[in-house]
Amino acid sequence: MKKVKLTTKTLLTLALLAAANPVTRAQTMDEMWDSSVSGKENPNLKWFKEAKFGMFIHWGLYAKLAGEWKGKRYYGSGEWIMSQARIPVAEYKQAAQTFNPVKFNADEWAQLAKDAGIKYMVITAKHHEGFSMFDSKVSDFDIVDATPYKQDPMKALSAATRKRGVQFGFYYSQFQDWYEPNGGKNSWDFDESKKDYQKYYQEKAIPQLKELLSNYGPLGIVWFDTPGGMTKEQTQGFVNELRVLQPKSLFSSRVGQGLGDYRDFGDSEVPATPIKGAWESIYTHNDSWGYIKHDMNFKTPTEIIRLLANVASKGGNLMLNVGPDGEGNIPEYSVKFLRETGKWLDKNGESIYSSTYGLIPAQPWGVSTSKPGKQYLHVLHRPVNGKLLVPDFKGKLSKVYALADGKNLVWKKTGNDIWIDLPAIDADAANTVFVMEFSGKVPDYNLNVPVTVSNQYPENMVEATFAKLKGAAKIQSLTYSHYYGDWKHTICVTDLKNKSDEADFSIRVTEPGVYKIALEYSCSPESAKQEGSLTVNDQEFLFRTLRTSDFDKKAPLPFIKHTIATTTFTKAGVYQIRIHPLQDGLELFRLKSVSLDPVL
Ligand code: JFZ
Repeated sequence: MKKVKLTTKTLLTLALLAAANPVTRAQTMDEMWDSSVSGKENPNLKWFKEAKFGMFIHWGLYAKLAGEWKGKRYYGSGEWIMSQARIPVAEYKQAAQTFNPVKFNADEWAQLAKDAGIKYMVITAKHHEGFSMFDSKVSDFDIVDATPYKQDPMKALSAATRKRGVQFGFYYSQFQDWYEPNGGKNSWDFDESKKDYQKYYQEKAIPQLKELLSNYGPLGIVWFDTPGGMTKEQTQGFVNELRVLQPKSLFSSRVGQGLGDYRDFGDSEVPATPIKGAWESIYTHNDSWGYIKHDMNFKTPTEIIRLLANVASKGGNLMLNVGPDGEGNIPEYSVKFLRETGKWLDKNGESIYSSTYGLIPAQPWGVSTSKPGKQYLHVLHRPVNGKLLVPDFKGKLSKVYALADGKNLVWKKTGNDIWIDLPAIDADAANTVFVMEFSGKVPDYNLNVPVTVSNQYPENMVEATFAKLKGAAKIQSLTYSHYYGDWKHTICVTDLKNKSDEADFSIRVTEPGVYKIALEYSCSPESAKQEGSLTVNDQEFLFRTLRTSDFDKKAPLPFIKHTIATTTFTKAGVYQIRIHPLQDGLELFRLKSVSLDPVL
């Protein structure tokens, strides 16, 4: 999919600019899914906004192939193997003859979700390969008719999941169907220009979706993906036709054309700043969505717990994918690591479920989430002296305590700063949560609070998102994959092309000290060896860019951490960092962050 070049940041800026003229301004993308703007809160979204943690399951014929075709191994997203290896339909369908997931156990899967603290499950009923993992009367290319298994796993799974109080939903690839002559995107068997997408929609997608919405009880979600072949009007008609079957079921934004009930970000993408409304970030546990034998790169329990807290701190849900194998087993490490995550949630779930974004931006110690009257501090890195700063807090604070044992902590308020005396905490803990209880109205999150820089942490990263831009400079989310279809996203300042293009950052240094300054960037060969300037603390530091590589969306985007200067802040306070090229013409680099790492 093409990535929309507008970022959260530019949209926010647009929204602010346009707010001066509220009558005529157009709705921004962020606002489209924000009911506080339209005033029409969709009551069906209530459970979704409270849920915070979902389980995605990619399971299909590709799981049986496990990333291998005719003795050759494929890397990247396993559910794309038919496309990657250009497998003809006639050959691909033969894989069904040996697909026999006898180890599949609906209760085990549902219980794993429950134990992991998961509140909703979405499983692929049909992915792009066109194979139906449910009993379909519309097509014979389904698990009941085409495999020796002959049973409908979705019947048992929907029941087992719902029985445990976990919402159940289906992923359905509504446009891409590589099995069908008129389905989207199989160009190796069929001529794309001769396809009649409407015929495919009428004869397969819509009838199958009607089966799914009729035969499996109440669905929490219908998760559409990679839309195509329909105008906005046609998409609206498609939604309306399905909606009547289950008016309460939520449709994901990937139904296309700005329709859908809540918003999905790109794969493996967390927005950099809080977003209102109902939305979801999706990640897969290892590198692939569908099972691949040789993909053993599983996120650790700590990584999952921190990812969940990070997504929640921006106001969204995390839906984490697992890829069961062709026998019906969920990978061993997915089971283990999800159960560990569940243990953390057992104790700390209050800080995640039903929460929304934190009232302060990310700090060197971690992130925050909030509920009316409460702000949760997710401490990932403890300050060396144990004094935790919560800046820009305008509520009337009554008490601060550790979530785990409820013990009250000593704190003091100076201006809008809250300083909390932390107890000794386990340095290896994934995330230690503290609670601030307050009364009174607290203003919404403020994007303009200077980024905290402190010598109490080994590293202080000022991310591109927080740049104020001048000239032609932009903030963009760069999208690229490592293997194939495993999309990554990095937010960068781009288009620093002329002396007048600038990225400025506001930082707050909380104690005097000596710091090393480093720039983390990616730099194409033609941009290398250009001079740039960084001004901070009344000093100008010059540097010359180092080459990394060209931007290629089908390759990793390497970043270099280029240490460029040493400086001494003699006073605590707010400082401005200004970065710009020293020549006109070429982009200086794609800047990911500025680091200030304490020395003394
Ligand atoms: C899609 C699928 O093609 C993929 O196989 C997987 O199911 C994933 C969850 O979704 O891939 C996408 C869709 C949208 C974006 C990226 C990958 N996007 O908007 O950035």
